[in-house]
Amino acid sequence: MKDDRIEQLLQNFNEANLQPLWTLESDIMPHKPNPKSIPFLWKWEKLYELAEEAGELITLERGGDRRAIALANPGLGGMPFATETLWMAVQWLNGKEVAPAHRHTPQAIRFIVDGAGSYSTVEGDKVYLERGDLVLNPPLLWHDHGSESEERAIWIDGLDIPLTKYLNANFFEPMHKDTQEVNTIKNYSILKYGSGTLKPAWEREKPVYPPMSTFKWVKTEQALLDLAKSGAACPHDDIAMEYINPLTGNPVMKTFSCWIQMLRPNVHTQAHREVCSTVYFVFEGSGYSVIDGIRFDWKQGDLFVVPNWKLHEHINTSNERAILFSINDRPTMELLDKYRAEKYEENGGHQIVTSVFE
Ligand code: 1HN
Repeated sequence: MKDDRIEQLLQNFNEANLQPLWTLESDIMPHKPNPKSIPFLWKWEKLYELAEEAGELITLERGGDRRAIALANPGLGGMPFATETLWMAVQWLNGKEVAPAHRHTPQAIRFIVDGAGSYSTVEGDKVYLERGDLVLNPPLLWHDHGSESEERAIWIDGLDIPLTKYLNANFFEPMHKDTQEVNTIKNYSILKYGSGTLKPAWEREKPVYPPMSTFKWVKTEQALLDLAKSGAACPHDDIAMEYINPLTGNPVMKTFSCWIQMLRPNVHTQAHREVCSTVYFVFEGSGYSVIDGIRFDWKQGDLFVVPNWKLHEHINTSNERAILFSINDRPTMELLDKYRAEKYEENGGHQIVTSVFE
């Protein structure tokens, strides 16, 4: 009798668009993070081949705006997202082409694979792009890209599009012209703030976003080499550095952070897991990472994902340095007081490999 009434009650809840907690699976309150995105790797050869073909077949009309090809994590049900919070794409710009000016609320970065005479103009500040440069695009700053050479340029785009979409906070605005006016000399913000340790003495502001639009590779590489020389290293990430706003010490974006790390020859890091998701780009070298027990072999140009709370460790299998660029949503987690991390203590800090990703 009571059972019948309970049955009826559940049906009534359902019809009234209500769901009682006691019938819900642990989806609502799992004992630990249970991401839908899965550890995954995209091979550069394939990405390059398809981007090149897109370069031949797809023209950049206003509205389409960017020839960006997004990583779609197979765990995310066909969404063009690398993780639950991060977008990562490969973008191809043909020689002499223009990607027209627009602006949007998602925070964005570009990491240059091959600049080949191309530029990005961010809010009137025009910078020329070289391999290994990091270009910042804080929210709602106008930006357009173009090529002044005959050669194609290629870079990767990281944005917080999935998070912005979840929050229903997206705004997008085309400028209705191809390129912004540039009123300063080229590389203006780099010349003014690029040292990273000195600033124009008369300026007292501490802007939320870094004052320079670009971090040049020569400086980044020097910082990695110097840190290595110091003898200090992270057990989980070896020679790892975070790009920061030099005027505040904060990550370059509010919702995500950018890292560059050098794995010294034959280094094998200690596994750990964190409440944040990370997308890696292999800038240089070869090796593998073990993510949640799965071995992911990687080499230059490959991209791979470490979802939230998955154990991971990195191994450089060669006698040359390996360099990984990555973006992670740790700043969001910290801002919202959700960040945690845990070392893997068993087996000398190294996971047992249970399968190899093909
Ligand atoms: C965008 O503005 C760029 O400016 C790249 O290069 C990828 C993906 C979605 C929305 C805007 C860029 C983008 C994007």
